[in-house]
Amino acid sequence: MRIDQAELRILKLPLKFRFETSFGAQTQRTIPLLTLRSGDLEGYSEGVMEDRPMYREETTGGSVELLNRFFLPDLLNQDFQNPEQVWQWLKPYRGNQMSKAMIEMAFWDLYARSKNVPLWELLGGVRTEIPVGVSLGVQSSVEETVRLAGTHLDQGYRRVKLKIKPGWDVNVVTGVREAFPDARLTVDANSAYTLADLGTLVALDDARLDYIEQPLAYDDLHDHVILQNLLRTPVCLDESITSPETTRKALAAQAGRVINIKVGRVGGHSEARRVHDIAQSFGVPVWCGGMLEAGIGRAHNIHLSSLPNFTKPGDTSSSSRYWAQDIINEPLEVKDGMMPVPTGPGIGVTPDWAFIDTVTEQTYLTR
Ligand code: OSB
Ligand code: MG
Repeated sequence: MRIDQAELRILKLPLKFRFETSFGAQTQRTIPLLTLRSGDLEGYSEGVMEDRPMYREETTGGSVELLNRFFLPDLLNQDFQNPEQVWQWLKPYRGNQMSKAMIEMAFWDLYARSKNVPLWELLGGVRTEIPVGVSLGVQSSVEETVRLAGTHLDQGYRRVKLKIKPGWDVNVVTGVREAFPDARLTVDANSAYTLADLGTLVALDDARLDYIEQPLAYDDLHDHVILQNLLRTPVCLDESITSPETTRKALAAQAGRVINIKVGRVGGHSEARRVHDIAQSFGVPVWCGGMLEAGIGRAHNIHLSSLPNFTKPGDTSSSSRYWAQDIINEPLEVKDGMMPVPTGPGIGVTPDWAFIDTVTEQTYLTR
């Protein structure tokens, strides 16, 4: 299968809420949207990189440069029989998983559409709907957080994840735990702590959290091993897991007992599936993280989440939580804490080009 044309658009989409994490606050997203064309077929993906390298190293600007200057022109000279060959072509390039994932994921969509089957089927999914929770940013007060957690639990969401940072941790966790003694609660520090903060992290061990997500450095495994040894609560790794190899090393060393898989962070679906399989072989559950995706990225996440070892609720909540208007024609909405897996060919959703035109800041065509 040859790619005739690649269209990269840069979209600006305002979030319905201010999303604050330990590394900063966001009120909008810059979303690179990639379309790959082959004959009269198209495949789509979204980039999950951010404008500034606060989560991991990749940035929107750096990714646009890399895609336009090297990856997309080179892609048009290739002929791939399947998505695995796309990954094998991208693999020798160091890092840049999020940029690679954009190409790999758009190809998966195109490939599944060419076979007229839903993506989940080709990936080996086993679920028609997936359990989901919500990720709540740092709020103005503990009371506000308790209120917001309550609203989402009332809506049926299967777990509430609280973003924490030094000074906003034990207080908010204790407040929410007291208000909801039986709720499935987790926290996500986005690397805001070090082993010097052991007092705080041990204090969180009493909150009956399902897991503590990425407490230590974004590229660390070693200190997470030490921490996991001192905690009863499972450590969940997010930022530190960038490949099947880091997954194997992390789990062999017992740096954590849960893995957050973000398909963009690990370079696409083929690698995400290998991370999933390795975790499964260690008896470690995984769940699908989010990066505030619009509909195309969200649909990709939902298909991946249908694999058997995605046993914990993911972050792929209703599109309408994030956006006044999404970039796709189909709704992606949660009912009773479950998100249906789209059934159409490929990712099973279609871009709303009329709306996308109104939020496109730039368009680059490679042909
Ligand atoms: O660490 O999971 C994270 C958003 C941006 C960057 C990092 C993270 C997140 C989220 C949001 O937690 C999850 C979502 O609702 O998409
Ligand atoms: Mg996280």
